[in-house]
Amino acid sequence: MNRHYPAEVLMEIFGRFRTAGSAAGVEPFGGGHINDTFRVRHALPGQPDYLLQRKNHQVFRDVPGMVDNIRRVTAHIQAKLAEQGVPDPDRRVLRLVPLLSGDWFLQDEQGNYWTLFLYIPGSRSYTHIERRGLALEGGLAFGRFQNQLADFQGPPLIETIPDFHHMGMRFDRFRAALQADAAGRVPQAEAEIGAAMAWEDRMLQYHDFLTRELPRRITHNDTKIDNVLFDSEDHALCVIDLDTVMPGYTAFDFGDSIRTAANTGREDDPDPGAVRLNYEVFEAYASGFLAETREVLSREELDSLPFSCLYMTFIMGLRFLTDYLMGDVYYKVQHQEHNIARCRAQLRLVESMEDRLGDMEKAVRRLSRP
Ligand code: GN1
Ligand code: MG
Repeated sequence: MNRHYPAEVLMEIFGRFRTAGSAAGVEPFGGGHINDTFRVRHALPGQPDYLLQRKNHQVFRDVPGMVDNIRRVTAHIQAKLAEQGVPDPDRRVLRLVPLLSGDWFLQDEQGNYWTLFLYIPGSRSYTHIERRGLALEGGLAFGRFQNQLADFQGPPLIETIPDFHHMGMRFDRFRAALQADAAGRVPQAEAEIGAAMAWEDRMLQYHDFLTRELPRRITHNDTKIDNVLFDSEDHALCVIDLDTVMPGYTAFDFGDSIRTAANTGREDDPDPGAVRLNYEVFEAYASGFLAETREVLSREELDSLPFSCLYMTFIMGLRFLTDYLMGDVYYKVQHQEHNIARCRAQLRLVESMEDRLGDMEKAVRRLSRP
């Protein structure tokens, strides 16, 4: 749930940005777990809608640095699209809207940070996918993003959340939460705690391998499939939610999409029995992703992709479990058991992926040949 802001407050904030025309109304938008997002509707036909977002500055400790990342990355892609003469560029990459002052974000009197983006009309997103065609398009979208940023130049992007996908750090936080047992929930979570610990060595080894052997690139780092926008014919337009774009490993981006797209159940499925790897969706997504990236990635990077699905699913399970033990301080929850349900569903999905790991490896090998 978005934090409640009276419409007048939101409209007043909106009024400080450099926009076309006037707004008719504002409403909560989307299903993010971290920021608060609102859609501002235009008053007259022909004018654009906008997405107004309050950035969570407890989570993103350097919002100015984060917005600067987003501005540079979107400008890089815009320049590339212009060079290639791609039609409708404002549907192919997010466009950040400046303030009247020329700045790219607003800090209000309470210290909250706000940004504004153009809303892409006629676009939609999916929290989970059953059709191969959609999965293929999703893979193309995140693969293209990776490809477009492969030649990004200039000073390094800031790490908007340091060590975001660092398994060792996530296990440290998990252990601290276990020790503190601030919410008195450890007894209810024993099965999940044991299951998480059983994966620890393998997960740490994989992370070590990434950091030792593979190059860091610019990655999206939050490649949930609902961060792809599709047009009315279900062709992918672009990727959104650029808050965590920063240096990372391609494997992170691949794995997190599979975690969300190729799940037969939901991220927070109350019935873990409904959760399984949808192998057809995996394969279709991989074929799109690899069509865009196989020329850019090294053999070692390509080989790192199958296990990344287990890694990213596991790390989310561990984070949900940690938040449950801490008393739901990070993710927005709809009920008391929400984080543990999310954890259970993620751990179930990791097991199901393990059953198909050999097939996933074969598929990636096959699909990464030109
Ligand atoms: C958070 O808010 P949202 O949905 O964009 C989280 C991701 C998790 C995701 C789980 C900054 O993303 O890492 O994968 O929830 N983002 C942050 O659904 O922690
Ligand atoms: Mg996000």
